[in-house]
Amino acid sequence: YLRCCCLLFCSLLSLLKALGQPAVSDIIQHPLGRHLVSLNGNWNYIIDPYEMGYYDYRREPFENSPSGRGGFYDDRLPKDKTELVEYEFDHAPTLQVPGDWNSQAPELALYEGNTWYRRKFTLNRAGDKRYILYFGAVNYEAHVYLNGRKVGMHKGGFTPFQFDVTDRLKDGENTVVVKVDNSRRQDEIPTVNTDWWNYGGITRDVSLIEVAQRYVADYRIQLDRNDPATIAGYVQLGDSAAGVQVTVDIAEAGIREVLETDADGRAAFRWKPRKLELWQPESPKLYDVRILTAEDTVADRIGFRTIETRGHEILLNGKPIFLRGISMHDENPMLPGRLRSEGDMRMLLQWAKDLNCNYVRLAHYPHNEKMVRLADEMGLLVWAEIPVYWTISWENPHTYANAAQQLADLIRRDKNRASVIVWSVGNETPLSDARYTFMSRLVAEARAHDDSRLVAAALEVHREGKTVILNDSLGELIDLVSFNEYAGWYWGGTPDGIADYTFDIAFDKPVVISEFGGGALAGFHGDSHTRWSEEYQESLYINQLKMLRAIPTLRGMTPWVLVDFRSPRRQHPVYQDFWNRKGLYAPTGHKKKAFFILKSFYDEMEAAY
Ligand code: GCB
Repeated sequence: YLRCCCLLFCSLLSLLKALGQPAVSDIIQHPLGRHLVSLNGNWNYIIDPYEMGYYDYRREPFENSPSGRGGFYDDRLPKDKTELVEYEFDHAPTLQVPGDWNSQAPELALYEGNTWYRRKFTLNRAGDKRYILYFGAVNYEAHVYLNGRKVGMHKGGFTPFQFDVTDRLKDGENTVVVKVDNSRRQDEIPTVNTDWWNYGGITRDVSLIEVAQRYVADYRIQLDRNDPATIAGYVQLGDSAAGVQVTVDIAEAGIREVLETDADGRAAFRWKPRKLELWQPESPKLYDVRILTAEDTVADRIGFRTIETRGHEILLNGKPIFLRGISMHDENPMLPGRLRSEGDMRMLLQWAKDLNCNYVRLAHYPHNEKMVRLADEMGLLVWAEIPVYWTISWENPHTYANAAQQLADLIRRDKNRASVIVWSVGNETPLSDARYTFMSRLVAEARAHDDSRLVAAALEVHREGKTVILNDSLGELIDLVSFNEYAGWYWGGTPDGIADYTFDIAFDKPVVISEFGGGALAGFHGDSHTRWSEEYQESLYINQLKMLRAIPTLRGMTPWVLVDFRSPRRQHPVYQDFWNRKGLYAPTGHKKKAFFILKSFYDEMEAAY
């Protein structure tokens, strides 16, 4: 009887605790366009591989104890000279946020595990406002505490999340503590095995966003897929108030519409502007858009364009286009580490433009929202992707739910970006029934969230003799024929022998090769048969392009990769040293020989289209 009572008491306690926690709410549209207190800067950190700040010595989470106290989130100082406290943030070193931890302290370069971050900030609350604590991205699992109490947790290293902390803030000094764990796990997205560096930490901006009680939470303002002369969409309030007036103002397009919210707090609209200059890479026109309610205003810059496929063509604003692309990671090779500043991001996108690209594949996970906004501004089309990469746990429903959530968050975040034309649901996933079910559900979800863009995945090919075959039945469901093929590097012998491979593609759709490439150590020279030489990579590009030109339905490509990137899988001490060397640029920004081969092909395609 006692045991039962005790159990009942404990479960009641955890229920109450759960109820007291603000839930993760749907992420706010355009967080950086709001009134905010930036929590970027130096955060004190404690490396805690044994998670002693989370579990007691019996490995019970402190959170589950009756007081909920005892963890590092207490941010405790001894109350007098007798008290034992075995940690302290005040004298702990600091990490720069945004920024991964690996690039900021030698002992963290290869670290995978648990770390605590703490930052204090002062605030004078405005009584009539709401406050949202917003994280651009934390890799991978984040537990967030405000003033010693948990506000929630989030999994997924590349998508934003937020908590409404209005009731948790104090006037004056407040403390945020974040437990960050970047341990790789089989059932997560991504899984344990990837070909990129597992940068840990609070890698993107942290902000405390101040909004009106009744605020504009979300909006979608885009051309209608079925009626491209019409701008269609909705504005969604943070609550479900009906009859609230919402004004959408696109002055330059002659639009100022006053709408009223319905019972869900949503106002839907459709307009036919008299004249609209469409967004395209050569002239990336963005309109100033303002959304106003009596209490709130959001200003954004939005471009309008259409994207569709017809037969073998990709039509941008109704005209055939060739996607002159390159794949890239979210990494500044000069740090090396995750991109931190707008300058870092501009540098990479400018490198792509110098290659005469009109398109980038932001592989293999959602990149920074600022990166996508820069692509809007600089005129680069974007393939955006979620980290469903290689062999993940296809049968685990939690793994699926996680992938679907990351996809939903990516689409919610970037749905107003004209640059984004493709949602990719994964990369090089091995054929099986369970994988097909998983991937086809993701395709359907992408379309349900957004019917105005293309849906794709980077598929795999196999070979019979000199024929490269693509017949993955997922190809039926997606809009592009995209696959990775490594002729001249992983198979097919030396590059000069690959030009006579031909392709047998089961789908009658535009072919946009998602990857090909090979490694070269910049400055290392040899003949075109010498692995790792710039000449080998140059020959690979020459012969790849010969081979790929023969595909009559070829409408684009994103070779692998813009610049060398860090990867724990790349072990050769002389040529790799933990770098994947398939970049067309060296980490210094030096252009390898192959760069010029691809550039001249793109110059030719630019003239042809
Ligand atoms: C691939 C992967 C990419 C790797 C690349 C390589 O197919 O999609 O993430 O880095 O090959 O270099 O092997």
